[in-house]
Amino acid sequence: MAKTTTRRKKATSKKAATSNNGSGKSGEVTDTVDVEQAKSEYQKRRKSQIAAIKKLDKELLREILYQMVLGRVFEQKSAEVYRIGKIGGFCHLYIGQEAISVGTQMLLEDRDYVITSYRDHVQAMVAGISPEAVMAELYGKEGGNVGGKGGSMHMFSKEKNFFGGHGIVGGQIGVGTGMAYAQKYKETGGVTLCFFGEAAVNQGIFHESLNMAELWDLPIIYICENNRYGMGTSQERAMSISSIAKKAEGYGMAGEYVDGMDVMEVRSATERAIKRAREESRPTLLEIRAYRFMGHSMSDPGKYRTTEEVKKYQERDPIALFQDSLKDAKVFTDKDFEEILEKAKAKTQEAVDFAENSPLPNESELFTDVLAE
Ligand SMILES: Cc1ncc(C[n+]2csc(CCOP(=O)(O)OP(=O)(O)O)c2C)c(N)n1
Ligand SMILES: [Mg+2]
Repeated sequence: MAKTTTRRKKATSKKAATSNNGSGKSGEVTDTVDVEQAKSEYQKRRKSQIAAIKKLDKELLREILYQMVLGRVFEQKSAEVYRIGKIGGFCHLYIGQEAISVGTQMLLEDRDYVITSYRDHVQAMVAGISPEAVMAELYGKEGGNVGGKGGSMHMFSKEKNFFGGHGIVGGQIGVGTGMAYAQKYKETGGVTLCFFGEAAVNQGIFHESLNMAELWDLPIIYICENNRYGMGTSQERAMSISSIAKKAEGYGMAGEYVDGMDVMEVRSATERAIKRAREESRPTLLEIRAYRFMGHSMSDPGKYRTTEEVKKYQERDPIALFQDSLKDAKVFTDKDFEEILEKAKAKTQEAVDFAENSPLPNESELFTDVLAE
């Protein structure tokens, strides 16, 4: 017990607190819908992205791009098969947010943990669960990564240290904090990435968890994926301040605002946070700003936002941005992009074929993995 409750305030934490790594004034964000402004931000970001690209190995860059493209193609296919009734129930897509999962999770080691919300298909795949197992899970089939009993919102793999897939908004923040506590207590040297949406920040569990993580110096990175909406409610209508990264200050925690459309920015902010967690056992709050290009779930008609607003953010599509930069940096050509896209499409088709051919779970499975007291 003593080792997790020891207080070790480090001078570095103050320096690391709320910095602005992207556009706009420190901690503040302008929310005007201006397509021209979005285009100029896009151009600005390309320069810094090119500089970051030049520091990385070509095969690693190929894998980063492939994972993002695979996530996109896989989810576009999921939407297609959902519409023809192959997938039922809830289905929350990640299209537009791929740079967050790929930019963060590809830095992890085997001993690290991940926990997230119901918007979990891409994160599950980046964690190493096969696209076949994720698609079969969406289909509710036996070959799914939890035998078809979890579905879209509850991807899980103990082997891959992927601890869900949670439907209760904010619920995973408390569980993730406990996971980081266990890592510290057992001295595994691992860190936890805990993902949640911006609407979860208004839940009490967010505040209780950050308080304890800072108090107990837990090796956790809280990743708020700020996609601007909690179902049909914009952040402006639900939260009294616009900067979530700033909330870290209330707990003496390091916090950073990150442009979630820029996979290289996401990666470098996560590197800093992982170093802090692994070497100093200290938590970080990252507010990663992105936008979901699709509705909240497959059943969302999307009447709460304008086409112009969606277009604004599509001007900064994280995949297009990264590809343009890779081309400018002369790392890849259009032919490489074509090959990567084809590979992602082929993998997605394999996943669909696998799901189609996988049997439905046996009826006896109704009574396994159930806790009833
Ligand atoms: C405790 C709780 N309250 C309400 C809901 C209904 N609900 C499901 S998703 C959602 C919005 C969450 O938005 P956010 O946290 O920003 O994540 P995003 O969907 O944008 O990824 C709400 C209110 C829920 N699942 N759990
Ligand atoms: Mg949201």
